[in-house]
Amino acid sequence: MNPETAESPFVRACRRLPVPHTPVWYMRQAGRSLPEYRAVRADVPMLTACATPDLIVEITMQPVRRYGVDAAIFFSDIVVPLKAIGIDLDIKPGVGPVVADPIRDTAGVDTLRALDPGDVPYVTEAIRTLTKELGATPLIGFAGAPFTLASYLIEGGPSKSHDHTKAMMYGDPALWHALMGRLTDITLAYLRLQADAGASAIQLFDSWVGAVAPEDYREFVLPYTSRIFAGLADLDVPRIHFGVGTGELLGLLGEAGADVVGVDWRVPLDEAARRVGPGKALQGNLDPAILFAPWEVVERRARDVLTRGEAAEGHVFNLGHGVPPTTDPGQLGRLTDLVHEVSAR
Ligand code: 1CP
Repeated sequence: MNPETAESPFVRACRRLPVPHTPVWYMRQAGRSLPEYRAVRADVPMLTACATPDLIVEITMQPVRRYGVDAAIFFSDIVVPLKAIGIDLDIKPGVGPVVADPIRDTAGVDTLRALDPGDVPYVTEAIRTLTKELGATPLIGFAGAPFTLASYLIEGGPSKSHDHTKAMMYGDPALWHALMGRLTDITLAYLRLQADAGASAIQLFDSWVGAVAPEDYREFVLPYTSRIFAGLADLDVPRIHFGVGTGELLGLLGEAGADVVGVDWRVPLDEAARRVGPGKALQGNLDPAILFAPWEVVERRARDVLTRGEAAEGHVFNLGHGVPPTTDPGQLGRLTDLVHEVSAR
């Protein structure tokens, strides 16, 4: 990591070091809420955009230019490495990832081969260009965590209840562990190649793992997320671990080995700090829906997040989940400025 990036407020906050102001970025900060994103994506399918370095670079830079956020997040999707190893899937507009042949048996698991950096040359190329363009601003690389990837692969698409996923987890633990093992290898390889290419932090998105009870997390998920964070420990990049609806799992998400635990909007940050325990920074956690309220409400709630965030050893301001597509970009611009002003030390 270049020395300026290592001294950036974002990287310092992840490392629980003093910062000149609380750093802020937003999950899904690039995307449909930005007119400049809709313009470049107009005739380009999502997965084509994710495999085109020029488009990845442009879309990743858009929110950095517009908002002056403290970090960029690589424009991609969690299913990109699965597509790259030959899984037949697409991202359908208005739906999300859809898998042609859901994985429900050993033959399906065997289709998940190892990921080689040569499978995703466009990722390496885009990261190299981005780290030059971004200068001191950190670039966050990311991957989907094994549970969340497994859910898409087993269900065949987005799911609210994850019934088939849990049926395999409880009903055929041997198959579950085989699937999770393969996904762990792929995810670890994918995160390492992003860090090797120049990403200055990585975030593991276990978006849907909040569906699992703590004891089941410990048995069916923790061995894999732990292996991923341990496998990145030799790299000099902060590691962030995030999921939605994970109030009961916050301690376990930290135990898996991340430096920073992402918190959704359901648990206030001071309480989250107690649940996560010492030695971790927190990221979050304004309810994304607050962005639809009048500015006065956004301001009051954002100040409250900053105050409660002082209970954590390090705080990266974010939303509790992704920016909703219909968000007014003006609200995010004002929010970014407010976070910087209010937290200036
Ligand atoms: O045509 C389009 O514009 C597709 C919409 C879209 C976009 C812009 C999808 C489909 N993915 C993305 C980009 C994306 N995906 C980013 C961009 C970087 C940024 O933050 O600026 C990131 C980080 C992701 C990661 C992702 N994809 C997650 C984890 C983050 C989260 O939101 O929890 C998940 C769960 C997905 C799956 C996915 N991809 C797309 C959709 C609509 C979904 C969710 C579907 C569902 O509800 O299950």
